[in-house]
Amino acid sequence: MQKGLVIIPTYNEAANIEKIINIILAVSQKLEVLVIDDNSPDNTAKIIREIRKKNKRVHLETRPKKLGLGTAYVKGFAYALKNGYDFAFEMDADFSHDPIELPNFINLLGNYDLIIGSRYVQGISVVNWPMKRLLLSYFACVFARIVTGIPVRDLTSGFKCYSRNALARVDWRKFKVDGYGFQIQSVYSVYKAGLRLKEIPIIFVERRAGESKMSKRIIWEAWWLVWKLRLLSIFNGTRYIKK
Ligand SMILES: Nc1nc2c(ncn2[C@@H]2O[C@H](COP(=O)(O)OP(=O)(O)OP(=O)(O)O)[C@@H](O)[C@H]2O)c(=O)[nH]1
Ligand SMILES: [Mg+2]
Repeated sequence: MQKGLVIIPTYNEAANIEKIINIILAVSQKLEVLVIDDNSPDNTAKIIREIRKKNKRVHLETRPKKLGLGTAYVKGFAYALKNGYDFAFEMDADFSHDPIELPNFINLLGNYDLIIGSRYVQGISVVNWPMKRLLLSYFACVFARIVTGIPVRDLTSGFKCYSRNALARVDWRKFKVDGYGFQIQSVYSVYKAGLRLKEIPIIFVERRAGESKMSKRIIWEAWWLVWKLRLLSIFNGTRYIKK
């Protein structure tokens, strides 16, 4: 049986984490969970340590302070490769990504190396976002698609499934971006490696519990990154692929 790792970075997700892990583990026997917690003041990590006492399908990595989503995933991908997983997911803890949809990704793995859960392939499937945030996200994706030339509608999605091959081909150590930038650059890299990408519709629901961590810095970082990737496409499209 193939084995997959759902990587969930957490910062103050005590209200969500146990519930979401239970659903993930019930949804597919193939799945294990890795939580990457940045010393959350609400003691998210303590909850994981308790779960781990009874359940060996749950894993925990901790970091001393809040270091951002991008580097958390890089750590998670290294963990997945080192521990022999066949595929790995990026997923949020806050129920914006519905664990029920996980098998839809897994079913496509034989044919694709990166499956992207997309809010923008079947109309717009976002629930409970203020209009301002929805428009910002939607047009940011249109802009990023046009400038980078990557044929993907939801370039900033954080609900993604990578084959082991995709994880191994990308040189994650060269990534210096966080948040939306990380999402765009990861798709760019897999695409430039010549691997097969697929977008599938997901329904994205705004978090109900816990706090948002969106920042202006992350939006600016993504804006500059998109132009950088455009230039790289012209001069060195394989910058982030392992030689
Ligand atoms: N380890 C770690 N996890 C983080 C960090 N920042 C955010 N996260 C987690 O990454 C996931 C996505 O973050 P969110 O705060 O939900 O970001 P968002 O979805 O853009 O915004 P909201 O849902 O509106 O809050 C969640 O599981 C967070 O707990 C961080 O610096 N370190
Ligand atoms: Mg969220």
